[in-house]
Amino acid sequence: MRRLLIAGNWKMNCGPYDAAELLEGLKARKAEVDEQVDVLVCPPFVSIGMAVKYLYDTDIQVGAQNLHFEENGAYTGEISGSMLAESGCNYVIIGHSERRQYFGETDDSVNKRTQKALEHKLAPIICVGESLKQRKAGDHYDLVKDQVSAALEGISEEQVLDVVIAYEPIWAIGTGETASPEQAQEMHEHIRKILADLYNQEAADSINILYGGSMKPANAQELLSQPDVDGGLIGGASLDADSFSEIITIAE
Ligand code: 3PY
Repeated sequence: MRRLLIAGNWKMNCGPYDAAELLEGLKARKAEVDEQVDVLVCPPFVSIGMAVKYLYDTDIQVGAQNLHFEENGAYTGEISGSMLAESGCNYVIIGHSERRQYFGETDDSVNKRTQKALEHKLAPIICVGESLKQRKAGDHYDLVKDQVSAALEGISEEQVLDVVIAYEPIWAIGTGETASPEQAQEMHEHIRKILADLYNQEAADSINILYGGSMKPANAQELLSQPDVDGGLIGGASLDADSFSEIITIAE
């Protein structure tokens, strides 16, 4: 039985002071809701310490938005998996379309980061999804299949149980557009089938597949009620304690 995961991707928002304010609000509201759902926040690197400190007495977990695939060394500006684990992270987002688009992330680097995350007991949230052009061309199913397969290359049957996949159609990121519940369900079902083919049905049934791409209180209910949608990776709405809490309440 999969537990829903509601994860906030803060992107490049909220330094430590703003993070403290947001977390304060989130903590207050979170205390009022019953615990049926896993909740995660992924602040920028500099606010991870603040989040861990603020949330130590809650069951809200903390994750990062990226990691480097090397252990340490001369990689100016990069952060390793061991540093994230040491800082109190349990999850890390990998291969978000913004990283693929602006920072040259490829299926190969996504795979390397996934391996490194698992090595450090960080659950990787692997982002996949097509552009509008690819959808219009009818290539979206094949593209997502290629992305999932490449990301999981070399990942064992045991390791894959800690993986989370986030389907984030690029055309629904930062555009206000959202996939319809039917479009989301179709793709999530497709991803589960890919996982079953790569591993086995039992593994596929236990892996969380999140929907990401403008999930907000107004559309969360419809999306989360789809059988293969196991939670959300939430951008803008995770920056507002009320909206994020509302999504958590909807998920419960
Ligand atoms: C969005 O909702 O815009 C996201 O990109 C979540 O990761």
